[in-house]
Amino acid sequence: MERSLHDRDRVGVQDSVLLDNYRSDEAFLENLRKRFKENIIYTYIGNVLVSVNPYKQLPIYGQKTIEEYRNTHLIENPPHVYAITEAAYTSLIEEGCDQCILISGESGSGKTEASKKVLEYIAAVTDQRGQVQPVKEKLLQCNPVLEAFGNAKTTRNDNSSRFGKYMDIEFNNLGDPVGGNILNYLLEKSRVVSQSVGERNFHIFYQLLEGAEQELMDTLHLTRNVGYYNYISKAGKGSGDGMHDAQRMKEVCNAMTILGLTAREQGEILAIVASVLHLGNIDVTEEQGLAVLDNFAHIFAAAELLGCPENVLRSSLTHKTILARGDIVTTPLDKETAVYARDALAKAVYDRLFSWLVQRFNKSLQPQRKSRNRLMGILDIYGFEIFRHNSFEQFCINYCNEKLQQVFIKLTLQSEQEEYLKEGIEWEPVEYFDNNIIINLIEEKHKGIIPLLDEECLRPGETSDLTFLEKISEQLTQHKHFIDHKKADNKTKKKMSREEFVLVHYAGEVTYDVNGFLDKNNDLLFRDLREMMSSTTNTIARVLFPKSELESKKRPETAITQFKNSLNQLMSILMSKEPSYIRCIKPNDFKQAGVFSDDIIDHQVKYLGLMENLRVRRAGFAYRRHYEQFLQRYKSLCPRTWPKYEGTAKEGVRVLIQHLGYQPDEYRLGATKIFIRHAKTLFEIEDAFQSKKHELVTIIQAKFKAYV
Ligand code: AD9
Ligand code: MG
Repeated sequence: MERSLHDRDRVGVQDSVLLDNYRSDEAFLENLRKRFKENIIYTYIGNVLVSVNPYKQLPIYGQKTIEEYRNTHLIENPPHVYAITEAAYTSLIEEGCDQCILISGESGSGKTEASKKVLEYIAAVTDQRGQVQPVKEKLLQCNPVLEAFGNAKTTRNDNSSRFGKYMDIEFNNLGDPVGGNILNYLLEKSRVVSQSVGERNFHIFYQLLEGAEQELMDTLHLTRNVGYYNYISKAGKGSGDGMHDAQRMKEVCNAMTILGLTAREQGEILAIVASVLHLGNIDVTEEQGLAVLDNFAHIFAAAELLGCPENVLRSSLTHKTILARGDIVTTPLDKETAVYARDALAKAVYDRLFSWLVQRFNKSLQPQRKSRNRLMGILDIYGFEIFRHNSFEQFCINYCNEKLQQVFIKLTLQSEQEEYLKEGIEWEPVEYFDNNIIINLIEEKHKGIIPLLDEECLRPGETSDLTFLEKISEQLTQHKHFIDHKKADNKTKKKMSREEFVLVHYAGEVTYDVNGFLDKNNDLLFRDLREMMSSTTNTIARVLFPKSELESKKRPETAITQFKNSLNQLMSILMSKEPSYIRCIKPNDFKQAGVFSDDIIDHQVKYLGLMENLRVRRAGFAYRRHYEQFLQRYKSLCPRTWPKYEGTAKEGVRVLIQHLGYQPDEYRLGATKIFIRHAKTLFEIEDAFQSKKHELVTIIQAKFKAYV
């Protein structure tokens, strides 16, 4: 516990609201620094948890710590992800409010680790017996599989989430988990066929090669040599150090079994993964301008594993069939287009397999009885990314982070201030940067980057990434947050090419290379390949490519529009729940323990809006309740309000708190609610209420006994 003054010098304050100089960035940073040096990685801003990644295992988790946090209030213990989870869980149980825990921060800041701790805590504090146990087991086992298929080593993070995940846990009336549901967002599928230097493909490829039994390797026609497979050999030797691939493979298979996947399903899943490796090794050469496939062994292996005739795979990879006004026209492909078709097939198969896995888990996590259960959602989505080279994927990821920042602004900064205004509470407004302007730049109808990109994808005629760039330059050149080559100052100009544009995101400037934007957004898979896949004998592969898709006359939505729609749905889900926040911070760029890089942390503190958050919190009131509710609960604590107060609820509350001796600065009386500044004041009254309740129950019991 960090209570004495001496402690305060050494380990700072556990809630930054208590900082004397709370307006100063430096004081805030200094507090985080002091704590970090003492291996204290958690700090509050009111009820928002700030977490600084320690990059080392600390003895602050596990059963013993969980017990310390169980059934406690936020302020009773030092800040912890367990405390935030306990508070959300209590609110879910006692007030019946659906919850969501929003975890944000840039790549490598510790979001995924935090999300696992939330789940671990819930699993530990709920019923350990009966039917609940298998549900919890399943909830916990989704992570290793999803990480194997959806995470990869990047330059920022050895276990970087390359997809977004929102997981709802369903609780019954007793507060025990009875099921769950996962929503997945945009997997970075370009990684399936190529990776930047020093990065890896998705973990599962290496895990399979390192950890599969020999018999399975033979069935999948694989060798253990990572360097042999084109799609995964880029990372270079030694890049898998410390990844424990073989061990993880065993865990993944075990998890799939616990999740109820049959041996046949598991076999088919791994066959699809292996088929991707074989596809990558199919060479494409050219004869008289036409594509010719080479490397028979891999064509055979891929065809066998996907469950399609080898000659069909071969011809589908080298031909393109178009239905034009009822006529079927087949044309042979040139080399470049055949390579494109092969890679598109590999990406589509893998991407759809990933979504299938999520759906399969959801089936397994469905509660046995469908009733109106309460929900706790956990959001762990890819963090803001600025790489040396940023493409369509980073554009999507950073757009998503803008949307999440908007939720944070709306729910913590904006709504808080609006409520004071509405309730007529005197308030000095806190200025903050509203990133809505950047969201508009990206998604505004007809004018934003997304509609312009879609327009360029759908427009007939000669379009290219460069015509797209021209178009956005023309439309957006006046916008403060958009910079193209023409508009850039000399310093920026030197760093960017004519095929790039810069967005000034809330978290910083990012330079995007437009090459590939149209292609990735169109996300085209030739009809021949889709047709082939819809009749394979690998039952999972067949489900991934339904025949209905071929028959549909409608043009499928572009990748970015699908993403935008799914994000907007996510926003509505989040806004309908009571949020808790975990704001993760990365302490340095070297994935190193003990290094607290001031600049890097200061930058994150700024763009996450933590200082504004602190100011709003400091000036505000932590707790509020409608007069009727407040009076009803605590009226027994004052003889003038017990058993009933005859006047209005507001007057009753005034009488009650005067009786309790509240100091003027501790509370405000609004139009419909009482506002209390510190949680401590509230806990005192709650404790008094609990003992009064106990006293009253004892009196009633005594009377009842006497009566009997
Ligand atoms: V990304 O946006 O998915 O690229 P995350 O999810 O924010 O990113 P992650 O949770 O994967 O980051 O953390 C990165 C690494 O930091 C982990 O693999 C751990 O090695 C390390 N880490 C993070 N949090 C903790 C922690 N609480 N204790 C110890 C941690 N190590
Ligand atoms: Mg992650």
